[in-house]
Amino acid sequence: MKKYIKRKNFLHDLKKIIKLLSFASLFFLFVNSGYAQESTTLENNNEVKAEPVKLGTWELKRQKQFPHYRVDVLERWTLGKLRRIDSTRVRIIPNEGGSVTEIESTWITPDPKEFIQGWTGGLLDVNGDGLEDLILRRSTGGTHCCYSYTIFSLEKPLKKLVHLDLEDCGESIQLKDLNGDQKKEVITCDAKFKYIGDQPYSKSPFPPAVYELQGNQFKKVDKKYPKIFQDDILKQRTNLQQGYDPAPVLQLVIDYLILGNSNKAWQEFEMLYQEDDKEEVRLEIATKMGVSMPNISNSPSNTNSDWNAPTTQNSPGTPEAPQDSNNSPASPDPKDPFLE
Ligand SMILES: [Ca+2]
Ligand SMILES: [Ca+2]
Repeated sequence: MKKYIKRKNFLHDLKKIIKLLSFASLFFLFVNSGYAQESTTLENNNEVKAEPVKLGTWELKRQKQFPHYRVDVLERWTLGKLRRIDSTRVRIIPNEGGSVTEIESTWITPDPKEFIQGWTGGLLDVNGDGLEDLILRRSTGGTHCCYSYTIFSLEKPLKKLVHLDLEDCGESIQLKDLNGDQKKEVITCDAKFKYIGDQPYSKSPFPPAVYELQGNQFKKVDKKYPKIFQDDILKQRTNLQQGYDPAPVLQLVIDYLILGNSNKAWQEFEMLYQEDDKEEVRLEIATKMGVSMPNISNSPSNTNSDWNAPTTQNSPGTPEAPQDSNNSPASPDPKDPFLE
């Protein structure tokens, strides 16, 4: 009897093991078939399937035919933490043969729609000679920095017209003939005040900047176009009506300095700027703009002259230090159109 029971238990256990094995094999088949299916899906997806062959090799991405040249844009991809563009190469190839001009950078964009604000097409002619030009916007990548522009005249032979570094301000530009000489001016912003004082990027001023084509250089000519800065002051005042923010305050201060109205600039700074880094920012603006620091009338160091007020002796007969006329509070400029 004992033997019979033992045998029955053994059979029962065996059945259990077989059942478990069947489940395990079914599960294995299910997982395996899922994996196979996923592999098929991945292989059918062009983007993923192409990845192993794309990495590290140049691939033609864009092409445009001009009267004398064909312009090819090639990209090379790499795989770091993420799959990304490693480098872009532009090739300017003469239609009738001859030397090919190559430009390489992390990112290069030749399409004016992507970087000229309001571009609606037509002949792209920066230097106003009636011949088509090619503008390449180059970018090093990164969160904010750095953009530059290289411009070629697509004449025969190919001529490099100009290169302009715009740092953070080059993501897009305006291209307008502001003075009617047929040459286009570049209107963008000035990135030299970013992170001013203790301010983060988002609270930094980016005042306008105007560049004029002079020979083979773009020269910064802000003072020649005051209207741009007057308009920007109005814009910053409108921004301030929405609430206080250091960026519009600093930007209108810088605009006034560019317009040559330093009294008004520093007056606005004293009145509007509310941050703890006031002294530091004042000095930094003055240094970067190449202008003199404002005279603060309440500052004790400015009210007495070393010559007339010796610190060792304050006899009643010592004449009082004359007030430096430059130390008086900034007086409003009657010519300023923005005085209220
Ligand atoms: Ca041209
Ligand atoms: Ca012009």
